[in-house]
Amino acid sequence: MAGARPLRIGLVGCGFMGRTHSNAYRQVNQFFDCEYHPELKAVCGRDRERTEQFARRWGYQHAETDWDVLVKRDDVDVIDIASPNDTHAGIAIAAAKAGKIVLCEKPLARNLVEALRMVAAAEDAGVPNMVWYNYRRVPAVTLAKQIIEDGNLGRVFHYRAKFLQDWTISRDIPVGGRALWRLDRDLAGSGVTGDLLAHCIDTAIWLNGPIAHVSAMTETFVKERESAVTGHAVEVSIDDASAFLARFENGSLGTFEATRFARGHKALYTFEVNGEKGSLAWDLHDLHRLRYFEYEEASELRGWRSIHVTEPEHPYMKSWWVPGLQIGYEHTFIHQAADLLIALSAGQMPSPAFREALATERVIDAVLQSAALMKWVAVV
Ligand code: SOE
Repeated sequence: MAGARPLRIGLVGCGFMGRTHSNAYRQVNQFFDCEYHPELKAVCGRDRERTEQFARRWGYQHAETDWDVLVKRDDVDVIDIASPNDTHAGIAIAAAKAGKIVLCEKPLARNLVEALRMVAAAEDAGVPNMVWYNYRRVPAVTLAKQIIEDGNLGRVFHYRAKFLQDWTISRDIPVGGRALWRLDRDLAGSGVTGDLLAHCIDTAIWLNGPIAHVSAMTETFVKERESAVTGHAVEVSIDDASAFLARFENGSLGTFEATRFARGHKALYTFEVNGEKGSLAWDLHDLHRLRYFEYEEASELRGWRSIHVTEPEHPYMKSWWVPGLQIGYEHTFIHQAADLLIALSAGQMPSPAFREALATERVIDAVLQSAALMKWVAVV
């Protein structure tokens, strides 16, 4: 049921994330009871024809090609940034100054300096702000959070996370341009550290608390590629792979790994948490299952159980189908949109806000520093 209060959305970006966010706005009121309903007011992209096509397909009323014009529109309440990382800071700061609600796709920024400026701008303006860390809203991951918060793991000893892909192994893949900006450090800020480890770090901090120290290594396996823009060979300076050891403030130890060179893996995000009383494990390729080991069970029955997270008692699931029927990737964005609308109605800051996401930026910064220095680095 559509809510009574319109929330007029101005989206920047017509790519993969522009689609996930738009889909969430279109579906959220069909499944969740929220006072607000997103109204798709305007979308902004660099190419007029492509942006108009996107507007028609998703139902945006207007298409813009200049984000500055979008930010100044009086008929827009929210600026949602789903464009490449190099655009995040400029748009977010301008949007906050214009008094808009500011939403931003992860990672918050290309680097810590930009991230700090974005936090300051949003807080100075006093506007609601949020970063899209969608994996927190996988029902199985939210259930993991509840199990940990209820004290069921006891003292945590280990946190282990991986995000494995294989799409950049070929030397023929060029750098830059609309599709391949993730391979250009000027546009992305970093490689897999900001793109993939950002997810692992955000979930880890959410589930297991702050990270205090890191020791990292990164590698660029393909050091020269053709530029998709000029056709000339350019040096590649993003990290193709990144791994680090971590000490959490709660005394537990972490290991993290992300790569685009793990042949055979497309988007294998996994984590495992081992505590004194139990363990949890999750895997994006089987995202509706949470594996749970409970030590206190009778020893002859003790073992890893695989919880099929589709019951109405499970996070978000009562809004979907009937027990046993699964949901998928796009639903995580719908859940985050629902949480956003509910927070706005309650006059609360949506989560994670820019300041909360800053913790991940600080870890990313420490990881890149540690890899460059070949030393342990404190997260400040
Ligand atoms: C990269 O391939 C990517 O699309 C990331 O940018 C997303 O954040 C991640 O969820 C899936 O992989």
